[in-house]
Amino acid sequence: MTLIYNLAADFGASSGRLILSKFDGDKIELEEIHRFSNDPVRIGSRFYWDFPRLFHELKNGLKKAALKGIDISGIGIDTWGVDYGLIDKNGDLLSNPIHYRDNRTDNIIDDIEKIMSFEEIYKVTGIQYLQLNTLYQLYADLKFRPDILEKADALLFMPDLFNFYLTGQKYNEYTIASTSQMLEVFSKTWALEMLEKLSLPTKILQKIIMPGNIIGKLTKDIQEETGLPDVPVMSVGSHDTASAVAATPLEGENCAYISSGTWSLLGVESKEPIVNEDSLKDNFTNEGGLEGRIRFLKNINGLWMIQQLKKHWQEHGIDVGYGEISKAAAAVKNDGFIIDPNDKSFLAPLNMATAVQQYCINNGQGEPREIGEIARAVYNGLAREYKARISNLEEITGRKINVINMVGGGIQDEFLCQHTANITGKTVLAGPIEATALGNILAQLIALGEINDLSQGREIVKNSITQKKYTPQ
Ligand code: LFR
Repeated sequence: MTLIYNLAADFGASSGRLILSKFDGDKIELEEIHRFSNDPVRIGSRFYWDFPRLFHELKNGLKKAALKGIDISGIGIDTWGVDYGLIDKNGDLLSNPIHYRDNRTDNIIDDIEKIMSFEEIYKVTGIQYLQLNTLYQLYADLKFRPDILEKADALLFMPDLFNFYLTGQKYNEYTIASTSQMLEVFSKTWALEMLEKLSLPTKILQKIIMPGNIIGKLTKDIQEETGLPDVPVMSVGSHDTASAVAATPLEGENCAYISSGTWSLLGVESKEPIVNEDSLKDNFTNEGGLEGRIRFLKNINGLWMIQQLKKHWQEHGIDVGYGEISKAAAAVKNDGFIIDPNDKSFLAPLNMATAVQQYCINNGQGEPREIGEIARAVYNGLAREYKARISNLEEITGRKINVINMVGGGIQDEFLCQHTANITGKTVLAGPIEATALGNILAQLIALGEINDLSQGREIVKNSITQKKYTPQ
């Protein structure tokens, strides 16, 4: 068979990459051709993504791809969820997109609840409460910068925004739109009635496009600037977690997944949305996946905490890498330090080390002082949270979970994988690391008719990687 080449641009909260894939009919090989850091910036009291820089890096990656001189069948873009840019009728970006960790959504739920209870919102959308959801961000825009909303002609989620400036086409891709808490979970269409009740503008919402379609071709300008021909930009699971789950080799109903990176996304795949009293009480979410599948999951604050600790120590002259932090945590004798990763104090602290220490002191655990102790408090908190949420999942779905498939960059942390197996008592199957890029590529290959469906796609993923097994000790 002829070789098929595709490009996946994957933007994470701390770094981005462009990956070139080669599909030979049986397996997919990945080559990272460009990597860059993602450095959000505080300006005044606001916290922004640096969109121009990210777009610049995207074009740099496309230039590198062009230099390879191969025939590229498609480009797919995925990013983190919930954030968006607003553009005016000329297609100009009205403001740099605001970071989901910005504090303008603090307490916005109280304003909204005066109009509609969370329970009502959950029944419509099936989405967990997180103050960072687009719904609350947009409501904060209405409250604090209504002039920008008035000028806005279109709301484009981060991947939609990149797609727009690459092709000139405006869509809201379904999986990313599902993170907004503005879609009706069953019909997969905009929850217009709810949005109108909340006085949110609906005319800025775009047509929803499902993964696996062509969005458009690279504009003439982008072709000229990057040296690529008129390659199609395709709709993929443009929410990174949707792509990651797509490429997770789940073996049936008894497998849960943890997509491990900045966040830990823990859940199962379901054919239908699960919206009931238990899912509401445990705050589980129903995000959209490929082939209309539902990602029934929960957000747990993840390795972002370790990233922030590393950054803090490095800024204070202690040059530790992830490997050393993880080893130090594994070696700790006093195992009594443990945080709740979802505590508000860990959403956006200015100093993560102090936040962890303060949490332990406030909860009568004493003060973790060494690097290993502080990190161990985080690892213990994560593993305990995984155990509790798996047990919620078992209750809500009636499934018995035997295996946890861990995927994403976080699985390079072997202590985290083993600790997860030990604390949850479940077998952990780790891999693929590059789940997001693989899922992005799978959606393109399905769209191109090179593979039939997601089940075949997952077989291809298994052919392409090695998984590591951790049994509880
Ligand atoms: C992971 C992720 C999560 C989403 C969070 C914020 O990268 O996309 O799925 O809840 O980032 O957008």
